[in-house]
Amino acid sequence: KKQKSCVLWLTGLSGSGKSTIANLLEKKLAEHGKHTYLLDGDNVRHGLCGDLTFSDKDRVENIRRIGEVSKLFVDAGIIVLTAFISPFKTERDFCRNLLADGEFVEIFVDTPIEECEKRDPKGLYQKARQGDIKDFTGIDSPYEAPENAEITLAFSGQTAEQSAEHLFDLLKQKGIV
Ligand code: GGZ
Repeated sequence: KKQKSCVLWLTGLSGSGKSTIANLLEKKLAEHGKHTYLLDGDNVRHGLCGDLTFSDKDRVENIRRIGEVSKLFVDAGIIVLTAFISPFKTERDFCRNLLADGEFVEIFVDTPIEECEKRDPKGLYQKARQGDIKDFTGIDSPYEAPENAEITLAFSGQTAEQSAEHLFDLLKQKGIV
């Protein structure tokens, strides 16, 4: 049976765990025979979007391109996972509207900024606090939390592995994968 293709769109702050969870989820999907592709900063911000900064205008363009590329992958029958902050509601809805009903699954990785800042794996929050990085999401650039995400992963101390497992179960329950 042909697999249902869709976009699993993870949104959340820097350090919220989006990429880690998406990578773990992708492994589980592969184990279940699903054909997937993961888009994240590592393969997009250096190439397709290598000309873009973190200004509001460039973030809008970043998300627009990722939405359009995701649509192409969905046309090719693939389950796309995306892991970008995608801070603006308007652009997330733009991406949703590129796709058919049910094909865009918004997943809010709802890790509070205090936890993200505590993790600070790349030291970016510290730099942002010191003013060495400008327009940092959650510090001096906005994050508009989703109001109607299909799935919200509330943080209460879980490991990324536990979150990915939970997410996989929810996606199965809802008949999305
Ligand atoms: C937010 C920034 C910034 C600024 C560099 N603001 O934790 P990371 O490092 O690995 O993930 C963040 C990533 C965000 O890129 P996105 O393409 O996801 O952003 S958006 O959807 O808003 O276009 C962070 C790093 O890039 N980074 N500068 N100023 N994150």
